[in-house]
Amino acid sequence: MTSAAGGLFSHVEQGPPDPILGIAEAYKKSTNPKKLNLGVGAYRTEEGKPLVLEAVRRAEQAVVSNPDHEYLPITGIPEFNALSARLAFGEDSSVIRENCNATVQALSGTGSLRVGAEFLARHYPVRTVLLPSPTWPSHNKIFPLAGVADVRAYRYFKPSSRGLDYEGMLEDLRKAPEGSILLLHACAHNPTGVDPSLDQWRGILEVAKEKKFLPFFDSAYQGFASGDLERDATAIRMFADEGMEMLLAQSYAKNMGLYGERVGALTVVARDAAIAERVESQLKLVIRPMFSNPPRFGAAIVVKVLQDPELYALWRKELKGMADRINGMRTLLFQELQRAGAPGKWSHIVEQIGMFSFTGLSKPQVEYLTAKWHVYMTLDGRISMAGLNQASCRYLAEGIADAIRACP
Ligand code: PLA
Repeated sequence: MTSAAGGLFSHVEQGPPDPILGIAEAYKKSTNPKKLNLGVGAYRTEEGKPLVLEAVRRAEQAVVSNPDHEYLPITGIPEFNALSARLAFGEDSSVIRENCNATVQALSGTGSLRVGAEFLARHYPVRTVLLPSPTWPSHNKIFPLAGVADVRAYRYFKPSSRGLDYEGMLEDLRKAPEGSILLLHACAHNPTGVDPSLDQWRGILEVAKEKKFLPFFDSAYQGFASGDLERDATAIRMFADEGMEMLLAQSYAKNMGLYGERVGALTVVARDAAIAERVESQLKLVIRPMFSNPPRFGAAIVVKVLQDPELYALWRKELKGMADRINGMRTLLFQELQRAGAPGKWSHIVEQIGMFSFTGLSKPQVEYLTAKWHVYMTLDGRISMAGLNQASCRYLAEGIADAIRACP
């Protein structure tokens, strides 16, 4: 088990780099002045700088001027939880009115997914989770590590149309075990940028009801997809209005730009308030030995922004501004690809939604782009649209045209 010469950990092998955050590390190491980081989904301004939203800056000042470093309760700031649930389900949702939700603060989207998955492993009899293919890579790890061992993929993206494989999706869902946990991206599907239409969501809901699935919504981009918080919550609200029990993981990383503050919420929607209360007591038993209680700073900022009508209005405006800039980059990249004569059809760039474009570039083409053009992006061909600006759109388009010709 141990090697005398090397010590107790000499058998430990080098782990692989993370498929997304590993790209950021590689980008940092590059010394080329032309390098372009389109890996991780983090918003950048036209000048390529991280953005602290003005609404967040003002809320932060208010938080800082009234310091409080006490422990939070295990479930976090109560107002934060109430406001988060309202943001997702809407003011007059029956879930909210009838207190059917157990909402707890957790460590951003990832931590919320993890707490939810562990709760399910303890209290939900079906250990099968259905994930879209492709999906955000961490989904494949979070569920089995939490004890939901049977991970299955359902068809989602159709490479030939670069759109939703709706028929394939429904066929796979109909074949899946009854009662499975059904993971759905609430909006701005990562990595494909392809969301179901309203009618398609209705079809998915019908199958979910037929098969008694437990939907688990991952909402990491509310407001970021369309620029409209309500619109981006359409699927969640449609399912909730049908009286579906479900889970929801919310992240404020992107929509408030609070990436590193790790602010998020997990909601379990139960049949009634009494059950929700018991569920909350069990969520505490998951959280307490995991991280005891969540951090307060970022959540206190979110409370201020959501509670203060002026800050809330400002936030909505700034959110729309970020979504608009991303959409502007879609149009521009599309035009530049045509100008550069990049082989192929590129309309999917403008049709996809959210933070990312799923370009359709192959792994060798991505590797070529990184080696020759210093463009850092994930190997599946995903680019973060927010990492682009006027000048880099042209550079990227020329790089893509070159990569496709070099590696057909
Ligand atoms: N769910 C989805 C669908 C995501 O895309 C991300 C983040 C998360 C959850 C988790 O975010 P959080 O824990 O920071 O709230 N995806 C990023 C970053 C933006 C990452 O991979 O960590 C991405 O580049 O895909």
